[in-house]
Amino acid sequence: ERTKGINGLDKIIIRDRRGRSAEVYLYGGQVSSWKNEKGEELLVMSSKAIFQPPTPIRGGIPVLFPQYSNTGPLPSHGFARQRFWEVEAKPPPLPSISSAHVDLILRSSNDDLKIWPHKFEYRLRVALGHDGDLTLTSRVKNSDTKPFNFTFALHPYFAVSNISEVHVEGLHNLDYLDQQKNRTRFTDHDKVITFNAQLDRLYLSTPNKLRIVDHKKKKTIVVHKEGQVDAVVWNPWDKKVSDLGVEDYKRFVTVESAAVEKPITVNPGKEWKGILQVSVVPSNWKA
Ligand code: TA6
Repeated sequence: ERTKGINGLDKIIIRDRRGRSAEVYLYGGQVSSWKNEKGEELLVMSSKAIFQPPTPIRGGIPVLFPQYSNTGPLPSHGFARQRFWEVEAKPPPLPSISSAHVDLILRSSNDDLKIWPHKFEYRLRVALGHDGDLTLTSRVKNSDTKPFNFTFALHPYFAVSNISEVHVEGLHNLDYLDQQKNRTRFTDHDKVITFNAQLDRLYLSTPNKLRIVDHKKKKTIVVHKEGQVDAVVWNPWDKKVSDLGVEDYKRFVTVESAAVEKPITVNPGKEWKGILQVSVVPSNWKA
């Protein structure tokens, strides 16, 4: 279903038969909402989000492409989150196991080619799975004549009861680059990550499955990623972020699927595929 979102920006709503739903803005190709069958919102939108292009939307799941953060010459986090994507009615087939989905496409524009001279087609499928999961499948095709490299992340603002009540599992003994310390490399010896101050880490070569355990809600957000070996964990805490309400940091954590340390190379005519699949399960399940 295509409708108008905030400030008249186009958005697509998908729903499954059990009443779960997701919403995606064409601006940014950005998921802005994901609700379970009880209508509970599982993502966070900033209370001060600015739905005014070219400002990126603060919340949901921004697509960071073709550059993660300030790791290269492009504007921070690339430009895909500031472009208008289109719905693609008949994308090249994907093995579909979803109950409802929408396919979006972003093609390099002439302006994009001035700052990143590589013709590409980025296809994004946003799908509700039969188990209540939300799956984002990214396909980046090189439609140019030379190979290109990119770095990338999907940056979900996951809803939590309170940031002080959660921990993140799956990153024990891994190396990370501390993004608050010029990406100095450290090894994380803590069994789980807890939050009591700003934290901004790029974990390298992580397992495919990470978990955010919410002790208060007794729910676990399972983050499963494919094709992207890194992961970012971020909470700004009291750091000033202009389009974030002062209390908003308490309500979310980002655990991002990312490919940063080793950029992804795509040869002419070829396509790279990455998957981010997220689900929320009772904490006493072993998903
Ligand atoms: O992925 C974490 C991060 O790169 C942080 O360093 C923080 O700045 C965040 O993303 C948000 O970036 P943004 O450009 O949306 O303000």
